[in-house]
Amino acid sequence: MLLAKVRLADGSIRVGILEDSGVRLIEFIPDDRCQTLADILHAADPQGLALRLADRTSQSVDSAAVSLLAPIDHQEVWAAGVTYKRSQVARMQESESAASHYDKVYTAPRPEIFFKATPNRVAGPGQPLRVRSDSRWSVPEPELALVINPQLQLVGFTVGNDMSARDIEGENPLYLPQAKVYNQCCGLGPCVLLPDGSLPRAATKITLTIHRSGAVAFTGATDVDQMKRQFDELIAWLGRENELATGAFLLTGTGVVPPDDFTLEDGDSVSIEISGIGTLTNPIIKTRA
Ligand code: DO4
Ligand code: MG
Repeated sequence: MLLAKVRLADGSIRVGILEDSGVRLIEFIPDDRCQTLADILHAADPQGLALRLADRTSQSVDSAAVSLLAPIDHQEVWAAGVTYKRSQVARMQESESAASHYDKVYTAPRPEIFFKATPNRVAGPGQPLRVRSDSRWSVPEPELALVINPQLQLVGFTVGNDMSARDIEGENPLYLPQAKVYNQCCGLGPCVLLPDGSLPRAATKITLTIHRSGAVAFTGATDVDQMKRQFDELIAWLGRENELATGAFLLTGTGVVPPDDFTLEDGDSVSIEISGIGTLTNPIIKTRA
């Protein structure tokens, strides 16, 4: 099942189930504790609850008549790093002084996990993502994002974009929070996949395409099986000594890195497709926030 947050033509924001025939809108029960997408995602049986709430009115709208929004409410956004060989190699190249840290963290039991965004820093489908005006070398990072409930259970998946300033990160590893966390630094969407069973890692392809002036400026792909870590392993490390009372999104690292002479520019368009979930597309802006 694909669940999404949508804005209707009248401006109202609703939760819906994405189907081939359109969007089945969910009708929350007044005064009930469940009033948001996150409440559904954090319920004991998200799929069953979504179906029950959609059945209350059986109201469907055409997909073309809605805008999809980032599927986030009050959750924190975290990210894991150096979980793919490609990322380890790229980081070692960009950072002379810290190369050995990236090498070590790729194989160490404890993964790299960092705080990525609050909901107000997240852009949904079609909303702009930002390149820092003080960065000369920035890239998108196409990542599978895990949707985690407050009990640290993996409940779904979405597409994530961990925008990164490689020059700032490479200059000094202590600058990582500034390279990663700023206004409009994180893309999420277009919907949350509630899988039936486990995700087929090898068949789950992540494709990044960057358009510039109407042409493809870069494209690259990987599959989730190239990731060194297991989902449960990353979630367990994230949840160590760390309560996630409002739930969390955990971006699982990038396996696609554009060549070192590539940097995003104002006006680019970044699309990340993950099979089984959908495509997240964002325009890129580079102006002072
Ligand atoms: O250590 C730098 C960040 C790594 C990262 O974001 C990634 O591998 O995706
Ligand atoms: Mg990343």
